[in-house]
Amino acid sequence: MGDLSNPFGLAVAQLGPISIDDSRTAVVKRLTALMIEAHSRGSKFVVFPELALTTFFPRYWMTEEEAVERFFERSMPSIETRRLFELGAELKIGFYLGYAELTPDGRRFNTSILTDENAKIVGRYRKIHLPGHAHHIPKVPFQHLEKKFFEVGNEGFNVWDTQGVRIGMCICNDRRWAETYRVMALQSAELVVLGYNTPSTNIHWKEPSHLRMFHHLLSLQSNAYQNGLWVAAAAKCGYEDGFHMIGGSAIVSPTGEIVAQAQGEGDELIFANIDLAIGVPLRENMFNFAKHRRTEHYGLIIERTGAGEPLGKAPV
Ligand code: ING
Repeated sequence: MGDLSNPFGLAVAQLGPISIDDSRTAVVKRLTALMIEAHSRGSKFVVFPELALTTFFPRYWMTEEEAVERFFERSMPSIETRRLFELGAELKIGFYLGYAELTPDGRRFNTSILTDENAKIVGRYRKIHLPGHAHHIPKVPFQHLEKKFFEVGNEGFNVWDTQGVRIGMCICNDRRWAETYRVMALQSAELVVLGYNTPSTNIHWKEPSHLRMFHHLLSLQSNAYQNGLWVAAAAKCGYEDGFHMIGGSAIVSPTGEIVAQAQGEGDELIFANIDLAIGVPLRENMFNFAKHRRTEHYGLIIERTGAGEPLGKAPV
């Protein structure tokens, strides 16, 4: 468990837009500048966004081969990201980094890694809830082709003991699903870190634009509280070649309160000295899983993927 008397310096490094023409080297310069600022604020850990090295390419129709060629990483660290790992080891800062992973056997995942204070990769997560579609949708301003370019993650939701904290990872759309956090809370997570790229326009129905930010924060706050854990979320946002994505990077307490939130839609560091002790009374009382959960009544959560018929029978 976290050290209850010694708060943990946590930073979230929000990224502004990355243009389709930006090089990974130029992006890594921005990541290292944010890490240096995180260090100046006393951070032990910094969260970077989902797909943090390139533009959000699933918005564009292209072949998988072209996507791999232009936007996937064959190794991590890679030549361009090595500098970020070296800096992490120098500054003793662990980090979460999202990127498009091409495995040695040619599989494609939307992936994040977790490094310790020596820049050793101690954890990897491959995105499980892939939103969007695999086919081309005509007459919409942009595509959302995560189901085309990525496989569903094959390593589950895990939690790692690193830097004295039990940290779990997820990515973007995962944050909207209660199961994501509950599976990690059942592994005694104290902190869940995640990155996201969230278009502000909904291509499927006319959704009032204020709901994008509301649903984003609601997902973080409700799940932080219902699982008694800290949540830290890093956006890549702003206008990427004219396509807008929401900001709203935030650090959320196990009480559900937002303790830090980004002000703009550019590169911006937010920081909090999080007190891991805040989650303890919630996990020991209100959300004491062992004492209060009744798994014998939760069967449908596993048995059914989609909603089905009501089970209700007339009382005898
Ligand atoms: N982005 C979006 C997200 O879940 C999305 C996709 C937006 C789905 C809004 C549904 C509604 O924040 C990613 N990359 O998952």
